Amino acid sequence: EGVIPQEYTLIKMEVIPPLPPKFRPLEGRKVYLVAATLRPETMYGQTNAWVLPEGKYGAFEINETDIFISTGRAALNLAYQKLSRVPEKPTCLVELTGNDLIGLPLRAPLAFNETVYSLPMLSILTDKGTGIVTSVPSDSPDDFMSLYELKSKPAFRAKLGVKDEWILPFDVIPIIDTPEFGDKAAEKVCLDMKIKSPNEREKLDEAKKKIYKGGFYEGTMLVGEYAGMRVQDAKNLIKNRLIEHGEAVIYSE
Ligand code: A2H
Repeated sequence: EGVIPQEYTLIKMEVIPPLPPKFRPLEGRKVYLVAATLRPETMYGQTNAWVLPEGKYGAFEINETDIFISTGRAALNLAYQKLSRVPEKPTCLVELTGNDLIGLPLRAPLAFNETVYSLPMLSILTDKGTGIVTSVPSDSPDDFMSLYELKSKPAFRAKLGVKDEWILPFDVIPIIDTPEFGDKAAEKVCLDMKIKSPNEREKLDEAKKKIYKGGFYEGTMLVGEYAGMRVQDAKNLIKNRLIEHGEAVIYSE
């Protein structure tokens, strides 16, 4: 962990009822998978959420109505940021693993897809953010490669318990235009760099840097309320709108 805290936008993806049997203690509450992002302006292009199959998660009481699903580590940080029913103490109502979360239908804020599903990603770190990541394959090389691998390998899907209908209908959605990489920057950079799998860590880190420069500093929003605006200018407006609508909170670690 760094000395300088990193501020993230925590995106609240509501689990669409009915809740599975294991979630019985949460009946009547609003249950959210929460994902830490540095790119709130990309939320229009969400195609799914990512969880680590063998990861440990919990359902934590944020207040009387809301439950956040995250790692215990994130829940403790949240509790010190006034996001826990009991101040400075997380209350876990159900212990879960990533496998319990795979296939949950979610309502993701701003997303053009009305329903997206929670899917497995093996490269998720449990000591960063909430251990849950929202997937935007148009602008994130990690998301693009993980989605591509799952889509192109039926046996891999079957092994991880992923049903075709949770993934096959979901394609890359152009949301930001960049002079250098066009409107599907992550796909373009992964193809240009001949990245073949989500495990090529060094190449993916390089791809991320390229896109961040091209997308953030020179990109233009193609969709949403701020279409036509530069990403640099739209970013905070979109973040603030999400927060005002109760669809996101600020989270630091
Ligand atoms: B970003 P930094 Cl479109 N494990 O959100 C792995 N990755 C994680 C994570 C975890 N536990 N928690 C968050 N992340 C991802 C959007 C996005 C992101 C786009 C483009 C680039 C990008 C959609 N996914 O990140 O190490 C989240 O993915 C590029 C770095 O704190 C989060 O933002 O810099 C980002 O990593 C935070 O990474």
